[in-house]
Amino acid sequence: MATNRTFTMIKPDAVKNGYIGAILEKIQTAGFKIVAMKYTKLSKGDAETFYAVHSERPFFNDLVAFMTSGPIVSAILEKSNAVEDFRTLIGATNPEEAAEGTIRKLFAGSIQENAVHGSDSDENAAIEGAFHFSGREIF
Ligand code: YYY
Ligand code: MG
Repeated sequence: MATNRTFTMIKPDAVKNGYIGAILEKIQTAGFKIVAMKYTKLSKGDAETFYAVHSERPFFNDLVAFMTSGPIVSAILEKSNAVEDFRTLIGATNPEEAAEGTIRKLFAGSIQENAVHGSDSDENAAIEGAFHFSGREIF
């Protein structure tokens, strides 16, 4: 399997709850290499752009409000089969449906406040990574 990249955010709930270290440990133990990382906060416009695909969904405004409610950690991760393996590591969108041991099962409180983001395709991983990082922030 080719080495490739995915994009993640540790969301405001997990940052507030003090889970940055524990989540990064799970990510690194699972074999992902951090090639870019920052502690930052999304503006309303950033969150609306990032989640534009969901703009017609009933949860969109709440999602934007939540994602701008506090700081996040964003990162680009590298591993073989990165996108699919990271989606497996984080678990289902709704933590109640997430498998035992997954990041969302361990650290998320609800379908909205679900601790982490993971890209859903190689194409979106590239778009999302470029949205958050300039070329000289990626190693
Ligand atoms: O990719 P993933 O984050 O697992 O789920 P998406 O279906 O792409 O939804 C993005 C984001 O929207 C999700 O992480 C939480 C939020 N959301 C929600 O608040 N309520 C829903 N019913 C579905 C998604
Ligand atoms: Mg998604």
